[in-house]
Amino acid sequence: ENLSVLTKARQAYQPKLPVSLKNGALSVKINKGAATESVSDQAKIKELFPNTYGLPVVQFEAAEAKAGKALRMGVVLSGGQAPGGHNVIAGIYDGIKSVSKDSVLFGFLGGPSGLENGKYIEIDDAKMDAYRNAGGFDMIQSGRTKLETEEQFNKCIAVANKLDLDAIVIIGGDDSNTNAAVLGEYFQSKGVKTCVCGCPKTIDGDLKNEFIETSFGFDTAVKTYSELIGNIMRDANSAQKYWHFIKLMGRSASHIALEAALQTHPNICLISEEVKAKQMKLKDVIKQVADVVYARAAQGKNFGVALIPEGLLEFIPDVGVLISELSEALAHHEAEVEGLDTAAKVEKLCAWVSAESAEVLKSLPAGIQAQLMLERDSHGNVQVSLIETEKLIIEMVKKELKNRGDFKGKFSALNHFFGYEGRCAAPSNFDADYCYSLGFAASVLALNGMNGYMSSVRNVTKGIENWVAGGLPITMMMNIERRHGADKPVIRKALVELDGPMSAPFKYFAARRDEWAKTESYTYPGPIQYWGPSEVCDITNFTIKLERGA
Ligand code: FBP
Repeated sequence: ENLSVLTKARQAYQPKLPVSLKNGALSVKINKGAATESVSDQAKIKELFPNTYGLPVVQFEAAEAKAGKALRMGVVLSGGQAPGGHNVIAGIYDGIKSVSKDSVLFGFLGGPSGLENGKYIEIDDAKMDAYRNAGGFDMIQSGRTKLETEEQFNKCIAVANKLDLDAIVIIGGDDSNTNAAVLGEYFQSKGVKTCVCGCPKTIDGDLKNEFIETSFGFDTAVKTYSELIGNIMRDANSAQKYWHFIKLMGRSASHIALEAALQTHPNICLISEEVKAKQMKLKDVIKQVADVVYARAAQGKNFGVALIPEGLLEFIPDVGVLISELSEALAHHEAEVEGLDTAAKVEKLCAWVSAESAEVLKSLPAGIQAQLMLERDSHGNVQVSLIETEKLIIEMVKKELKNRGDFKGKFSALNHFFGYEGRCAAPSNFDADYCYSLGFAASVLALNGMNGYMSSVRNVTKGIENWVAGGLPITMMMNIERRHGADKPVIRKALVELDGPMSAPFKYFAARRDEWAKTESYTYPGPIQYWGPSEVCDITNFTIKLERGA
């Protein structure tokens, strides 16, 4: 009785699979490509991953069924929620059951810590069926624990051995897939039979490269935000009295903000990567926003909609330097600032950062100072979703307009933050199919003992009959980055490209934004449709279509 009509109806949806997986995991031939290299820092990464470096990319092909024994697998959901996670699990489940009905799937509870501490459930038919095509990660929950110490790895080995696991799939973003690679390497070096595979998840859309066309969840999340933005635009244009400043999730990259702009045509959309490339200081960003507000007011339009990417502050050069110096300082002096109030913390920290950063820190409102000094997450990242950038911009634009002296309009601004409401929406047909296929592909990787791989499904803008499933060695996506005051191997994040092969979404936006600034070109995408004409319910998103030239 707690199931909505939609939830019940969605449970019956049968996600589509690429041709190579349609006849089950045993009917798949593995085609191996050439050896791979990491994207940079090759020597260092090779040294860190002696067993799993240089593996080939693999593609699956439908073939005659071969024999295979029942599989024992574990699955972990890691990091922020993303629509479609349950369908990855469903794909793994159906994949291993296609090998043998005696195959078993364990779901580790609460993220990587569930694996470390041996907290799990066994997933059966009833449990699985209750979560098919459902949003959220609530079947087994998620967590952000980073598996990085030898002690943790050894605990994972004990759990894997106790459950006699053939493979573990870690469903996560760039950091979590890095965890998967590190764990897989460790397992192999210790002669443990369990393979570790990854699966590309994150609404942020920044886990992609030549081979990963998109991370799952992005499509559904942006559609959810775009629906809400469209509704706000219609309200703004009806009342014509408010400016709406909407911060959109995406820890670092601006893919979500850019895609939402392409779907809705706002008056302003800031792109962090552009701000950085143009070396715009905070005051330049404020001037750019104030110019649009000013020009619209001159036309009698005291309303509008502005989209602000969540990661913006880190990309503004002077603020970005401050944030990384703060991270470094906080990592080294944690105990000394514990318990101090904001002013006292600022005082102390100013002595540990550069003079320029100290100046920027002091110029910010106390609320933002406090938010910038919040504890980093276990991966060493600033928790940007807790920083109220949209409020900071409103305040500073207000000041700037006042300082101009000749602003005759009204600037009445409201702030919004769209983040969590998009992360657990019921997956769009695209995400439902993509995730199920990724999960099924992971079962094939497990069946074939492929350690250190990420499951992949490509050609996704070309119609399901052309989707290509396979696996990618995780080490090929790695480079070395500074995290939490130390050099770490991590998967390179894909940011919005301003130029180069993947720049079509930005260029499409850049060619239209001046027109959108002046006018009300607002476009209303409406809610995600699950049934109806294919052009409505199987639609993907502008980003992937423009990037892939579809
Ligand atoms: P992942 O990278 O783990 O997928 O998480 C993405 C994200 O939703 C970001 O957009 C956001 O900054 C962050 O998670 C919020 O984290 P939390 O859920 O811990 O508040």
